[in-house]
Amino acid sequence: MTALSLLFMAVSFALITAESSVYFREQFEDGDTWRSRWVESKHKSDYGKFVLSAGKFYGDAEKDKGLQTSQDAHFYALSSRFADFSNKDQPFVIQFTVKHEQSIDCGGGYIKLFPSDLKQEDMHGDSTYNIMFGPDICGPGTKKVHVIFNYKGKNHLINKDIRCKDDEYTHLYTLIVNPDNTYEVKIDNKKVESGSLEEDWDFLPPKKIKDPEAKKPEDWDEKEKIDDPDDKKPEDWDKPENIPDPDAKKPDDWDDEMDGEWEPPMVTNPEYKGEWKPRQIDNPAYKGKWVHPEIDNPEYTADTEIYKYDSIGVIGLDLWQVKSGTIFDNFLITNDPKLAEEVGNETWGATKDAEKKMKESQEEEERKKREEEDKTRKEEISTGTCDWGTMQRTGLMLDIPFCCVSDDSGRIFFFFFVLFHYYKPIYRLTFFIIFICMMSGKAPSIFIQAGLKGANIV
Ligand SMILES: [Ca+2]
Repeated sequence: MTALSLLFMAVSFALITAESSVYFREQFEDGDTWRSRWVESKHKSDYGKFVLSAGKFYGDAEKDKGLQTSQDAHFYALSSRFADFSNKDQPFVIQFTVKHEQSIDCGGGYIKLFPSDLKQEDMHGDSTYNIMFGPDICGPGTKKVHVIFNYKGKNHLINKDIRCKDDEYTHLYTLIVNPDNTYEVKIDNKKVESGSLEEDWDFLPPKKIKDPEAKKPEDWDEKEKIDDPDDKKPEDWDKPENIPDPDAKKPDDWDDEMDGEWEPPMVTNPEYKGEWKPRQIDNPAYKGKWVHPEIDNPEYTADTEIYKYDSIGVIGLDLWQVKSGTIFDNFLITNDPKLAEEVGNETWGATKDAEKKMKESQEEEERKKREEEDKTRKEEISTGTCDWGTMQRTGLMLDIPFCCVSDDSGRIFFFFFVLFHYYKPIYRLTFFIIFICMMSGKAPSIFIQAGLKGANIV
């Protein structure tokens, strides 16, 4: 190969890599028009509905609009088509944002990429796909990022565990697959995993296997230590474990006829040494642990194009959610990792801080409101105001009279009232008090008056 042709190759390689293509981009910034680009599957009749929403809190009311799952405990199946392409000889990037603002308990947050022959109206859980990528949460046990590749008709899960985000904010997920069979997973534009496709998935059988012909020789000695053959048990070793107590004496009042023959109690023999074991020495015949020799696996065939898909043409959301509310947005499919990073920063990166701020101020407002309500409730109880709302909040039947009867005279009255009527069925008393509370609105003087009248009633 001449220097000129090498130069030519280098230049054309540079040209190829410099050419940046965007195959798909969707940010949902044109109102309901997204419906013309996305197709709902009719494989089942009860798929959950996606709605366009920025959610309860956001960084930008318009830009943060995306597709939100709107029905609890539903399957979702929606997809969008783009011009069919192959990732042969070029990097491939899939990127999108996910926001589990509902504080998700169990549900998928991943996308699937399909070959262009997918029938979108019939898309379902078993439709053949190329790649499945994104977060999946179910209880505390499953919080991972799926990276599943279809290789020669079979789906392969990554062997590594990549933890996904489980908070309520928007996060950016990026998968980069390179033509040198390497990959990278990023969350929020930071690398969380990378490596080789061949090593981190079981696409190919192992390169080496244990030689089925090889066997450990029968005389292979794996014992590191042996008994010292020169060590002998001392002649005076064996002594009984227990002996009659030499200090014990037959009691003076022992009657052999009545009590039987006297025997001293047994005690532990101080001379007993236990079981004799010979000393351990290094085994002169020790050969080390036997290692099973390996040979090249005849089933293994190298593949330099594990990464490659001939046809990529549809992106789909095919998932199940127990608690709905997840928002998907900022889909991007490109051959340019740098561009993806920039787009990520311009979309997710531009609104994430404001989103967090809005959520925090909402939480602050809620906290204040709760405090205010608690304060009002305490005041109501201490001033004896007894409205229906207070009764509902306090809940328990027994709280109701105490809510009404708040000053000392009222409490004393209530005590005697109950005492006087203790033999009456308690429900009559309770309903009477509820009635008085509702009618009076204010205790305790009205309560006392009404209670006196009520005493005659009951
Ligand atoms: Ca958007």
